[in-house]
Amino acid sequence: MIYERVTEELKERFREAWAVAVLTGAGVSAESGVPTFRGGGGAAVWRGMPVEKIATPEMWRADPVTFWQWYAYRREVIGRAEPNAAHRAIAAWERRFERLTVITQNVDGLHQRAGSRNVLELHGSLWRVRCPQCGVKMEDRRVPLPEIPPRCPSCGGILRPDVVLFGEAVPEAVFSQAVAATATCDLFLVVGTSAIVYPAAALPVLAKQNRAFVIEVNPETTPVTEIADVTILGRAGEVLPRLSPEGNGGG
Ligand code: BV8
Ligand code: ZN
Repeated sequence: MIYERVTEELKERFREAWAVAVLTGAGVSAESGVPTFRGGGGAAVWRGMPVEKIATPEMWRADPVTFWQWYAYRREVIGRAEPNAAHRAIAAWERRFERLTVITQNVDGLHQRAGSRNVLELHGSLWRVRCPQCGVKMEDRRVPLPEIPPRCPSCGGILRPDVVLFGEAVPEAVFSQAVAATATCDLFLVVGTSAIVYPAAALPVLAKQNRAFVIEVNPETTPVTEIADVTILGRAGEVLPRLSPEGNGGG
């Protein structure tokens, strides 16, 4: 069912839930000024290249400069961004439910900055790098980067962001935790994702199969709309605080 606003019935569902999982995508950070990949009818492109071409291990190997220019650009945008009312509402829910798991496809770290502690980063983090040559992995918050591509301080190899690129597997440990949280929750929220990138896109279906009540929050319909119990058409920063008026962000 498609709703234009948060109803009393939805607030009641929310009050009664005890184990909640929230799957988020780029749309949850849109109101922080972080551009989404897709949505608004647009394809995911940067400088005319599809994101599915840039964010690949093949691109990192063949053209590390272009590859890193895209990541340097995103580090600049995200480095300036602040968590918004949606991130804050989700962080406040951790105190409210027996169990709350944030499963995010985002690599921006904004959920954690808003105070969420139980966050599964399915696609890794923009703020970690690793060196495929010597295996070193480290936090790296430098903006701007001193050189493009950035090099490993230990061996001089070309670094890569510690994110899951297209064609790479989501780390088994993280994904199995996401599957467990999804299969055992009674309320599953899908917020700000076009729900087309796998394996994340399989989680709402799994939640439904395990009888969770599935609520989608997105200004547009997506493939999840077909299986969701309710889709609330709206922006995350406006809708999420209304589900729990006593949480941060007001009613
Ligand atoms: C794998 C990290 C196998 C790096 C990312 C054909 C069919 C099925 C699958 C495939 C296929 N062809 C290829 C595949 C596989 C591929 C895939 O799913 N492709 C899709 C495009 C079809 N998947 C993979 O490659 C995955 N790996 O399959 O491995 C394997 C197995 C074993 C061993 C080896 C290999 C890996 C996928 C991970 C890719 N990495 N990023 C980085 O970010 O730099 S994905 C990238 O897309 C981002 O991380 C992003 O989070 C993710 C998903 O996008 P969304 O978050 O949903 O964002 P999007 O822009 O699309 O949508 C925004 C939404 O927000 C819109 O709906 C919009 O309406 C809404 N919105 C806007 N404003 C608001 C809002 N909502 C609320 N409030 C607002 N204000
Ligand atoms: Zn190295």
